[in-house]
Amino acid sequence: MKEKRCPSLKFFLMIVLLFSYFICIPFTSLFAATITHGPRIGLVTSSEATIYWDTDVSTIGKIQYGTSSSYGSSQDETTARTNHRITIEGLSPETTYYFKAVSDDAQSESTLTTAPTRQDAIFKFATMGDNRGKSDQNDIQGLPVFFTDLLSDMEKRNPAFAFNIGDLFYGYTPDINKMRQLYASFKRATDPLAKEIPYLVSPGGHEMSPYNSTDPQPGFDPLALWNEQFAQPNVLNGHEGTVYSWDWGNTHFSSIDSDLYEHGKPSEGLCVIDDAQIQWLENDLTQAQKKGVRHIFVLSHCHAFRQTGAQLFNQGSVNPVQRDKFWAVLEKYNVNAYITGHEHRFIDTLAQDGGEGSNIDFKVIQWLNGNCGFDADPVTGKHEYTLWTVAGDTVKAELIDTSGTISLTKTFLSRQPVTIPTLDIKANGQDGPLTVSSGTPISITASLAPGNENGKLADWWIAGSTPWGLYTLTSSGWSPGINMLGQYPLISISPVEIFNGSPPVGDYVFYFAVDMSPNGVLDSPFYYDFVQVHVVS
Ligand SMILES: [Ca+2]
Ligand SMILES: [Ca+2]
Ligand SMILES: [Fe+2]
Repeated sequence: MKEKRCPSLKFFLMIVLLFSYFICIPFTSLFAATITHGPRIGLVTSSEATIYWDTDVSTIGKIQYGTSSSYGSSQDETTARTNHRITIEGLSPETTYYFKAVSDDAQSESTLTTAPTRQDAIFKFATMGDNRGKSDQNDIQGLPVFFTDLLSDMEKRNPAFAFNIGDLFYGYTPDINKMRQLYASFKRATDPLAKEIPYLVSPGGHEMSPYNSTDPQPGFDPLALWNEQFAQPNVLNGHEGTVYSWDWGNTHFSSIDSDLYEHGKPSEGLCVIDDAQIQWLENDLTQAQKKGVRHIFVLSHCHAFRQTGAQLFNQGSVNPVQRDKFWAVLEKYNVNAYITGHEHRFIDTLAQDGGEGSNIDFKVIQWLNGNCGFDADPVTGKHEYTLWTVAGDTVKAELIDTSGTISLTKTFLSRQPVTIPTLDIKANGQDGPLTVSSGTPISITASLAPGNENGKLADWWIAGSTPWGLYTLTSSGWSPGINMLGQYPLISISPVEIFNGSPPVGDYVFYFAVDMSPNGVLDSPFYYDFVQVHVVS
């Protein structure tokens, strides 16, 4: 009996081994992750970048990144999840980084370029909104072809980033699973562009209203779902992932949340900007102006001003009290434009015309461009998005239709006071070139107006180019070579004499410079002035 039992045990083990061999392979591949969306590029600044992607099963995600395709750096998530998000830090401005999103065996790579800090950086950005279709059923199958046409045009024109002001799909439903399908549909349409450039989004009522108009009922938390779907900054409680700001070159952008749903009072949550946001915006724009930005754009879904008696359909009501408080902040900080939508049309004159119920001609332009998907503009019959080009103190806005034709161009000029430091160096009270005969006394003076850089620590340099080489001024006087005068905060200085004498015949140039990186090395960003002096016999 014993001898008979041993083979049967071996046989049993063999069967188990064989069985596990056959089932283990499909079992493993069943649990290998697939990337379902992304990687998508979220907010990018001059030093940080957020990358996010979705997988079908829970994994610990990783981003490998670096300035070459061999990466060199990597960052891991701490817990396994299906909606991955990693912010990489310590990046250099205006630099292209290669990155690869990794979830188990699944990986996908792309590049991103960080924001410039230079005031003279020329760049483009794209804005769009109201790309949704006419029903859930349609939008789950695929978003309107007009929208995908606009996206492919955008991709060809190389904007640095893109911003969608919301109503991404029909939505408006208490069914969270249907909402997830709709977000998936939106991501399918925008994944290719979002893999190339930062693609930022702001919510409209269709994403934020988990009820239907005839039967309001409790739904899920739409803001929580928003933050499950997109990885955007959380800087204001109650407005996570919707209210934040960033800078690109000389321009400041603030994202505002006009469509926060509050269950029980849905009509008060749509097209309303609450006090907390207005307070945040005022503080944000104060900081932006202190940094000396040249342009400010504020973006959100719901228009502030609409055309009285010209409604396309029942819009619900803009809260005029909050609108006036909000608009007062935009006017106070000389915002270039409020980029918005909600109405399915293009119109940029409503605030200037006094808008709904207002007699004041405002200076801030309301750039309403909500004809990116379902509805064409009722006047032109076009679906359009906006491509913006920032170059110094000028911003060009181009409205572009589905055939790639530019249907309208408008130029915005900086409305910010000049706030950069102004340095002035003079020879005998003149900006030069100054020509004097040998033996004439020469007095060189320097002065400084710090602008918005007031109080900022800088390296100070005073130099003179002479027939015998370069001399610089230090606390112990003039000496050959490049030596720093010292490190001081920028303050207002009225003309101070830095040289007085009668130099020999020859050509001289005197320089006065401050560089804003206080490190003892002459580097950028710097501000300077010079004056030429020719001493002739
Ligand atoms: Ca001068
Ligand atoms: Ca320096
Ligand atoms: Fe809307």
